Amino acid sequence: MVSTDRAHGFLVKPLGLDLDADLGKPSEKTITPDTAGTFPAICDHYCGSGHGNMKMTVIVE
Ligand SMILES: [Cu+2]
Repeated sequence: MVSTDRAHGFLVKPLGLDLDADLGKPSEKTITPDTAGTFPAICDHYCGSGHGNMKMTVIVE
């Protein structure tokens, strides 16, 4: 994952996934979830006026 505008975070608490998405600095992590499902993800670094709307969904099949 890499940001193209500013630093963000990517937190998926149920999966224990917590990444920093820094501008132009890729980060990656490989996980093997035990459970299929739909998991909420958020940006956990304040990144500006749209921060509160940065809600995502991770789907594990
Ligand atoms: Cu944010």
